[in-house]
Amino acid sequence: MPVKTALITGITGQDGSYLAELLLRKGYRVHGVVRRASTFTTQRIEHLYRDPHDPAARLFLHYGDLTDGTRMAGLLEQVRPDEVYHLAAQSHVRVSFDEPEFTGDTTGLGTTRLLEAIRRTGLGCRFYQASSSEMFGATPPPQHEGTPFHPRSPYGAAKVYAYWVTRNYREAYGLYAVNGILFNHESPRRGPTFVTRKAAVAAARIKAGLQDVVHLGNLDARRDWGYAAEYVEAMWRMLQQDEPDDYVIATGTSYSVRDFVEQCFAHVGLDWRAYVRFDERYLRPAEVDDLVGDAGKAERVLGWRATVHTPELARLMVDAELTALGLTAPRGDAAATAVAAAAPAVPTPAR
Ligand code: NDP
Ligand code: GDR
Repeated sequence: MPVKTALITGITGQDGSYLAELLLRKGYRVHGVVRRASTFTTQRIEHLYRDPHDPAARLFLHYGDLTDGTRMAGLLEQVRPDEVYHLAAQSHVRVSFDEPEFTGDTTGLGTTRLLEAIRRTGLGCRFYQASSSEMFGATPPPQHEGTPFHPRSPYGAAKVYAYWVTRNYREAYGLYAVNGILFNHESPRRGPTFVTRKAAVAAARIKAGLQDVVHLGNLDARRDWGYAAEYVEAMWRMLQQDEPDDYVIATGTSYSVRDFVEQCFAHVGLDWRAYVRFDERYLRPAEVDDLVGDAGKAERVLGWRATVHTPELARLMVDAELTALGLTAPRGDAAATAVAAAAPAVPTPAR
């Protein structure tokens, strides 16, 4: 089998790091797009990186930004990938209300820039678009591939645009372009301002006596939370089919934010009610109340099914935080421990 080459945008993010691991395990050469920052942003993939002078190196990083279409086209020509996994985005829903124009530019138009670069370079590579359950927004559950979209945020609206432009390039130009409509998926590598990671960090730090309380917003929202490490396998499978198509990826169960918080605190023997404070800064101008995915099509066609459900996910996330604090023995996810160790101890802006 010839060695395949993949290009991952968003390789420094939660999903990018798990996907890079998966593709390297499968023997791919992996190229990742990293945006320039004044500090290093590669903690999640540090353990995968080898000096590019090493003949055995198979992971290569390139500077690039979704707002720069010329750079995207140049990178595609240079790397000539077989598969493009487009994961990069301004991915925070609450932040998208503060930065709606930027979110539209990166999360929405960024997809068009990449698709147009693929079309113009005529590479014939396969394309994965990181679509989201946020596109369903206010449409009641269960949500599947045929459920109408009703986004509730600039982020959700940008993802709907990106979803349709991906389908349009498939229909108009015959590109192998797919939408993975993924419901929430979490891990110890989740960004610290998303609610699951925030709850897991707080439970561990409060248990360790390092923090007194945690401030949260809406506890009533319900989500279908799965484990990111197994969701990236579904992304890969979507690009290995004979025909391109769109798939929902989810666990099929839902829990409230309150449930998740309770599970994290119970895992360290604490009653969450003593430590959680309400802060309206974490509310959104419009909320997504209830998401439950029906991933039946993915199971039938891709043979993919979630095995880690929300209660186990909460426990494994808290365990990773305890490990990072030196309170339990390491379990082997070095990247997660590095990310957890770098979790901010000071409050971040309202998110
Ligand atoms: P993260 O926020 O962890 O990662 C986002 C990635 O995008 C980071 O690597 C980030 O770089 C990069 N990025 C952001 N803006 C730009 C830009 N302008 N140019 C280049 N790169 C940029 O997200 P996740 O890993 O959780 O999610 C991956 C994708 O899947 C996203 O598109 C997200 O919207 C989507 N999604 C996520 C779900 C989830 O539950 N996790 C569910 C459904 C969809 P940097 O490290 O420099 O910030
Ligand atoms: P979400 O994830 O908006 O579903 O988007 P997030 O963890 O941010 O919010 C989930 C729910 O928790 C409520 N909430 C809080 N949220 C945050 N971030 N911080 C808080 O303090 C807090 N308190 C309560 C929120 O109101 C919301 O109802 C994630 C992202 O990964 C998207 O990129 C992705 O597309 C969707 O999941 C599927």
